[in-house]
Amino acid sequence: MRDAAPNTVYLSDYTPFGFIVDSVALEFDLDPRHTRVKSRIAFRPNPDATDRRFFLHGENLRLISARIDGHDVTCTLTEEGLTCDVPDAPFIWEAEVEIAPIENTALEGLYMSNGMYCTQCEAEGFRKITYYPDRPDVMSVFTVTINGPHPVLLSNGNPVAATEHQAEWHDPWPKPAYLFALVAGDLVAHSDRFTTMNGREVDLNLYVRPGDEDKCAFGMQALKASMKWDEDVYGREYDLDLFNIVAVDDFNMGAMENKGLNIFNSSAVLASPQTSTDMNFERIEAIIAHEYFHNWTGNRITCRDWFQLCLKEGLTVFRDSQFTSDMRSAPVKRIADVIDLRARQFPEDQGPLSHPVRPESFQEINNFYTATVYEKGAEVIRMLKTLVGDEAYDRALALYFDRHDGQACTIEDWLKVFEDTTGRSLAQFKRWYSQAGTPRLKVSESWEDGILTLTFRQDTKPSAASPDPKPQIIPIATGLIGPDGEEVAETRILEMSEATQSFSFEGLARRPVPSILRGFSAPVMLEHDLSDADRTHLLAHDTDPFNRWESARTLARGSLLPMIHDGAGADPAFLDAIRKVVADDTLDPAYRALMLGLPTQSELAALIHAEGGTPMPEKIHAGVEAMRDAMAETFGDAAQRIRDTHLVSAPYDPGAEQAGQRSLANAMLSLITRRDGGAAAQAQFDSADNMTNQLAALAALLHIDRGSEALAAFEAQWKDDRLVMDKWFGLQVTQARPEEAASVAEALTDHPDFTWQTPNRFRAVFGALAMHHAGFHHASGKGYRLLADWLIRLDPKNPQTTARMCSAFQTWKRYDADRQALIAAELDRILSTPKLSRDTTEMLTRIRG
Ligand code: 0A1
Ligand code: ZN
Repeated sequence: MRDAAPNTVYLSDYTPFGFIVDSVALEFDLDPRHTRVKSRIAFRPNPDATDRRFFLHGENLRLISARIDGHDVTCTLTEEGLTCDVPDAPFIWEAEVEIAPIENTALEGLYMSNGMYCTQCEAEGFRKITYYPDRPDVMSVFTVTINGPHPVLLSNGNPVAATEHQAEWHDPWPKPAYLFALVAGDLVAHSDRFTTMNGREVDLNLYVRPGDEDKCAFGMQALKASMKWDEDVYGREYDLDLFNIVAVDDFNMGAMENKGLNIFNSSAVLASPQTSTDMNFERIEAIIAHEYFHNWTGNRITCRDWFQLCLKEGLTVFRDSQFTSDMRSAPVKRIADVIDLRARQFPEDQGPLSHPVRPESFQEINNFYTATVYEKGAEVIRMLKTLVGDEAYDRALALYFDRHDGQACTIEDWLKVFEDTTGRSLAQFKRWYSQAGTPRLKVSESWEDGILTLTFRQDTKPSAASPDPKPQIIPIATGLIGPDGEEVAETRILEMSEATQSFSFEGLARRPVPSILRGFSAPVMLEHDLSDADRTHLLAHDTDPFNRWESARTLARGSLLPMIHDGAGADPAFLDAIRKVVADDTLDPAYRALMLGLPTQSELAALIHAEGGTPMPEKIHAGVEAMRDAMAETFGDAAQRIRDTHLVSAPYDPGAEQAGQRSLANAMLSLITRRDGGAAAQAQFDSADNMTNQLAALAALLHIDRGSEALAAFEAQWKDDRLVMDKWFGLQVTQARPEEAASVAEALTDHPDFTWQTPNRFRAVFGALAMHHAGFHHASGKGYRLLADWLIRLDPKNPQTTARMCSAFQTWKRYDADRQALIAAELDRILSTPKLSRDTTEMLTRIRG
């Protein structure tokens, strides 16, 4: 482990590498402690570069030998790599290094998981495998030989040759080192085929550990659907004879798009009705699509440097959200994406970690795989599409693939294809990439002589990352709903570019209610002073499903605040309006279930803070619980009727239709459980034949403290299934009472199956604790202390996962002085830990401020 060395990298310092890599040949002799890696790399001077210093990245490598053109060379080694003198002409570099994959607990580079070898090279993991210019703008063709006694030996590209203990792979597509992958182990394949649009046959394999074969079918279907969708919608065809996916239990993130050899966290690919919830299925489908779509947006066209990460991630998230909208319900997907954006990206953008979609500096790139780069990055592309129109978007994308195939690109290249396609300047639009913070959009209305004028003001709070924010281009999709509920103006895109700007709607007979920011057409915070009556009107009549839902959300917030602040009762008008939409059988059940959702407690804390108050987590918790109880009373027996209507009797299918029925039925179950002492939930738990219903019943029982027997039964049933046991660990914390959440988490750390070095298990417990707003922020400070203890323990083993989990503290300045003092003490305690990793040091220094 390297000592924290604040070594900031700046976008403005970019220079091309001094050499071109024409080919790379690697040979691996696998051994847990003594893996040997031989490399043979053809370099030649880069005519476009001025700096010809020869520096190869390398970390934790034992150099055995290094040669240039067959002659031994003397290298200068540092903790970060090596330098040596090289000829001013093409040359062959040959090196041999030794590494110890079994000791690699950071899960970057070559490591071991349950006896199998696997790799994770994005962003900078390849340098832990061999000496190399480990930067995304250095692209080359790789040939890989693997020697080892394992039945399955995989790398990127197409297989060239294989004998019993050796396999050779060749990837014809030039790629950066971060897309390199190797897998070796005792694995079984679930295989299928796909015929591409030009009639090429592609072999598809999903490799899993023996015993997991029955969890592959859904992932394979999702892969084939993704391949077909990318052909149909983007005209992108797959480009190798083989596409492999491997499931790995120990993985820091969701999955990785290595060329032709995607590696997945097993939680992001393995699925069966008995062990996975509907939400798991949907997430798996989306992640498979995401990684597959990277083949064009990321691999064929990659990033020049890591500052351009949003070039591949924003676009690929946007593409996977389009895919999910097409496969499932578009309005439900849009609402789910906005809920997620508000839960994860807004806090980032409003706190000390705020950074632009394209950051301009970093210390550790792993800390910038953020909701801002990914999800806001996708929102920016969505806005671009809204502004130029669908047809121009398609032409721009065709030009992008045509012009930049095989290149490592920048955001400038990306915007230029839109400028060249449309003839329009995107200079101001580019601020969405360079400016941090979430704009607030204030609207006021005036009404005169049949003209409705909407005046908008945009404001972005200055932050350390963007001290002087400028007005941005904001597409505001707006329609008008007349007093009788009819739509009097269809959606129009109001294109705002000034700090303050007005737009008029003329020729109106009666004053309408404006429906603003339809479909959440821009990632902003809208402030629109509508009366509750007008919002209820939109809730009943808006033709835009997103804004209909948004009206319910805003009414819920308005009703919750007095309950939180003064212990007031729930607003009967709100309850009545919600009951009406939820009981409306003409609406999609999934949408009705979303209507019942309330803002998260953390979102309410942010709202109270933004309004100048101090959020008290215990009061927020009590307010939300009181609202849920009031909902249970309001629905009364109707809850049972709605549930009965939506119980699924057909064999389980994870598709949107059944999943929607189950989400509504289970939302009703949670209301019923508040009134029937758990009878219905216990019955559902006892008879459930799928994980969605089993887990929903268990959650409902735990919530009313009647879950101990079910919990024990669940453990007995699933103790050998690690992915289900992650749910078991997490749910106990999620459903704990606030004053007990930290103790429950602590007790779980003593469980023999708390294998804390497995990121999934660590996150099951501590991710759940961090998400339990009132539990984590309990006034005792126990939640803060416990998380800090465990972050200190995990950091030397796995800095990346530790650093990501530090974001639990990012909102700390919202809270009262006592809580702030408790958190500050924990942040300082972690920061003073000797040899704290660069990852965690950077995160905590930024959070501490
Ligand atoms: N590119 C992957 C995400 C990913 C990033 C970093 C990783 O390890 C440091 C692993 C995966 C994706 O977007 O899916
Ligand atoms: Zn991605």
